[in-house]
Amino acid sequence: MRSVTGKLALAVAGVVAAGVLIGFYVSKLTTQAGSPTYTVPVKTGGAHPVVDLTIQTVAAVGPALSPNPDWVSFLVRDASGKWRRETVWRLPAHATVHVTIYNFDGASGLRNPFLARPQGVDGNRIVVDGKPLAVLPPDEASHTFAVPQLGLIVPVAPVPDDARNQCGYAPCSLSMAHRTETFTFHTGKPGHYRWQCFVPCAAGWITGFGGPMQTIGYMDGFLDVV
Ligand SMILES: [Cu+2]
Repeated sequence: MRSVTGKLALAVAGVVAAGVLIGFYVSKLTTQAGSPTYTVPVKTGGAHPVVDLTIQTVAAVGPALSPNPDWVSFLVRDASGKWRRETVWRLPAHATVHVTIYNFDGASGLRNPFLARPQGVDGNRIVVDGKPLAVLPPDEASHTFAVPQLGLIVPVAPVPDDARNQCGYAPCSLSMAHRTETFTFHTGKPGHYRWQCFVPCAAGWITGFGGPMQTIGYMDGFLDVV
């Protein structure tokens, strides 16, 4: 019969091994490995640089951009106008970031209505199709762009279910049904900040939070502020 100390040592070793394996699993899902880094070009340099960040959100990323064509995704537009499935964005520190989101997806709705109020952006307002908005009805949220460490949360307005000319597979052209949302935020000091969607938008996955919702390169990414 083993001693109590022996059993205890075995239990501790088991817990440590399980922890290490869970750590590997989480880091595989959440590290930059899922996406190359896109360096957002600086428009105006100096101590307070200004950049434009243009992204689109789509219901299905399509076979041209992913081995998982039906996954919901963010895309970023590069300087040549090409849409890339890259969700790690390098931004200068202490920069003003003017964001434009073209959303081609419908409503999924937020489980936490608190996240329907824009925060951490200039004026705590977003502009949707030209109209300033201080809160979006929570069940209308299509996605969110949220950077918890910066206190930033922005809900994304949906394309109505009955809209004509809806986009099937990304990249979606601006001639198709979409909402245009703009806001401005500031990067602050250098750091590695996680961003993610909080809307359970991953259709077909348990509670809408699996697959693309927990894989870097789709509904999650990082801001590399340098
Ligand atoms: Cu989403």
